[in-house]
Amino acid sequence: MYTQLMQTEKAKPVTTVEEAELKRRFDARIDDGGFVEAKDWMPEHYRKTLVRQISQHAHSEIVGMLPEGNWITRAPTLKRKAILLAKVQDEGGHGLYLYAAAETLGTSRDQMIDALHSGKAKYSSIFNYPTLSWADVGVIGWLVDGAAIMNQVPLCRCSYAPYARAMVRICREESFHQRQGYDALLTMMRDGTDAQRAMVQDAVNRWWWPSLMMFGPPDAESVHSAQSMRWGIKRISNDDLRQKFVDATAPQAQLLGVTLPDPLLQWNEARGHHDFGPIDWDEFWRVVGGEGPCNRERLAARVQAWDDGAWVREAALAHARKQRTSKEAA
Ligand code: BYC
Repeated sequence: MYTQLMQTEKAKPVTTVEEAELKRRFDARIDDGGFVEAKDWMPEHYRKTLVRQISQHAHSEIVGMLPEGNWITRAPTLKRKAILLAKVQDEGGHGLYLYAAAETLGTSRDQMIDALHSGKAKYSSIFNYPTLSWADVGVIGWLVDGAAIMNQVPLCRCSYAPYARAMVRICREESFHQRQGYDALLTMMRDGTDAQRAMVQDAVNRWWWPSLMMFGPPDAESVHSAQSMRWGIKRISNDDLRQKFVDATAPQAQLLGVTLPDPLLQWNEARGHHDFGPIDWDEFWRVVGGEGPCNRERLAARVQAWDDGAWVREAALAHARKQRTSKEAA
């Protein structure tokens, strides 16, 4: 049901010579900027890299529902509540597109969920920080979804076509998410009280650095980047995307009337980019390693949801079995 293994045709064993030829054709296709489909031959390492990245991306979407979901019952107006409900639901949908894309590579949903629940699979570091006020919801939309779009737009050209197609749909929704966050913050900054403006500034102070960490370690320490760029899985490096994000966000902060918490942030005319201060990579690795402020809480919430939903999966399976039996009897 939810966990069907892909019904891939049993691949006939290939000889070393055949494999070398398949690999030559695969490399040529990648070099030409071509796309790979689920049933095409691909090197095992390419398959594994994709399963790792796509499943971790899917987990991020699903775990990412939790920090904002926390505020649905406390949204300040009916309009904001409806928008937030739709956004959180969209994240669930993104997770499902992505699990489906990863399943085309022959890994079952159960295997992926199990890897998340057992702590083997990662999800984005950003979702291990708490949402302390309503302003956090706006800042997540503006900064976190903003960073996500910057990282995800190049993935629409990922060489693995099912992932690229999923990303096209996801990016459309992410830009709405980013705008709704910025709009909520603009309302608080322009029409709000001093206390509300202070709340926005406090949320920006807490989310700025973790948002920059979302792009992953510096290029020099990014173990997967070189191979993933070679295969056209990643099109732009971690550091280049981070720089693009800072350049796009600094003027938005000015318009909003908030200060980004980095005294070294300034426009560098010679580089044509903003300079910015050092990122605390020790904090990043601590959070990635399970020691962030909310890691345990987030994982426990996912496991609890999975356990609570067992009866739904069992009922759906029983219904499918019943339908099959009555079809066979007819
Ligand atoms: N957090 O060699 P690197 C969203 C890991 S959700 C945790 O650079 P790669 C949203 C990395 O996995 C958006 N771990 O790796 C949802 C690797 O460890 P493993 C999520 C991180 O793959 C709800 C190791 O560090 N977006 O938008 O070449 C509400 C070395 O890194 C992180 C995606 O998942 C991190 N931040 O590059 C609102 C995008 N960074 O696997 C919003 C798809 C790195 O060897 N993913 N690591 O154990 C990617 O683009 C790439 O996987 C990354 C990392 C840029 C994240």
